[in-house]
Amino acid sequence: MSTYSFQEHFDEKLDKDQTIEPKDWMPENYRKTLIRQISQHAHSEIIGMLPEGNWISRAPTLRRKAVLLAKVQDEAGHGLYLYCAAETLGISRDEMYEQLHSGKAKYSSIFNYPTLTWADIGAIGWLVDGAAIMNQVPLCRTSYGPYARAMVRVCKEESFHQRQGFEIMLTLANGTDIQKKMAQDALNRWWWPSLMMFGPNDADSPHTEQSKKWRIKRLTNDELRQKFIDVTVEQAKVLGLSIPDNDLKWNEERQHFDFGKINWDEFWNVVNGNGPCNKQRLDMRKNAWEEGRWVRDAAMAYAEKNKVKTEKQAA
Ligand code: FAQ
Repeated sequence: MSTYSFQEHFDEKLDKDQTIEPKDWMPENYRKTLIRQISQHAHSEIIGMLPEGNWISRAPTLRRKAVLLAKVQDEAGHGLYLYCAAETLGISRDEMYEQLHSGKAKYSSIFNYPTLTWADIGAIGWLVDGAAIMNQVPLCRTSYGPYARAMVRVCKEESFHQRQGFEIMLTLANGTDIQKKMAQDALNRWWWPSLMMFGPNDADSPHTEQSKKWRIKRLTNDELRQKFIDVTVEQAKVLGLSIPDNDLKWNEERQHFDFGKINWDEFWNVVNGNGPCNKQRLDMRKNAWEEGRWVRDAAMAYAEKNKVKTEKQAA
């Protein structure tokens, strides 16, 4: 008599690199890990609209304004796909928002830094979207189907975002001395926080080992960070800008760049709510939620009225 269990079926699907779908059996902690990661990813996209949104009204040309508007709208779309993917795991949108607004759920540390000049918009596209793509391309093969499928479209859009950021940097780097200085200053301020986006070193990452076994994560935080550094250093050379790291050096033996020490105290300080813009970002989200209450109430009242009307017609 076969004792083939749900767990074995789940493990077999992972071994065969098949996706787990919403109605499949899954271990409770697999479900919880996915809700945590996908909802935090969604929150990051939504909060991530704020630093760039700050420059929509001050973009230097109409073309730059139109492109930035489209990019920020894309981030909203990414947040919405991701909230939908998380909902398939049995959590409601309201619960996720509540977790964000109460500070229980995290969002990416990077969005707690200020955008001081137009060059920051270039640096965000180049570095932040660049880091996001590095992390998200492997997530197109993550084991949970709805998350993997959402990532395919998100990555296509992020690639465009990265290119527009690089193009802003290229224009500034080839501009006047002041423009070049602005580009270098933005790189100096965004470089280290971008490296922190990949999360703590593998040895200090409580979730990586299990998430890799479940094929939620395909690569570790350190592997992705190294890949990002290796490609981005070459891009900085094209821009003629210098990476603010005196220890950055090609290592012939490893066939990778060695790099300096990341300030993990700064990272945890930002993650724990004490970064330069944490309060401002969360306050803006909470205000938007409150100010949108009348729209939600009106939509619900309208839906209820229509439901009653349809029921009467059907009777
Ligand atoms: N910030 O054990 P690990 C974007 C937390 S999207 C804040 O390594 P895990 C697009 C982590 O949650 C950017 N917290 O955890 C865009 C955990 O705490 P918890 C977002 C962080 O999950 C561009 C604890 O530290 N991308 O940028 C950070 O295995 C431009 C221990 O860490 C994603 O979310 C951090 N940087 O690995 C939008 C990608 N790093 O939850 C607008 C999907 C770690 O136990 C403009 N997520 N923590 O309380 C992932 O790949 C993973 O969740 C990691 C973290 C790699 C972020």
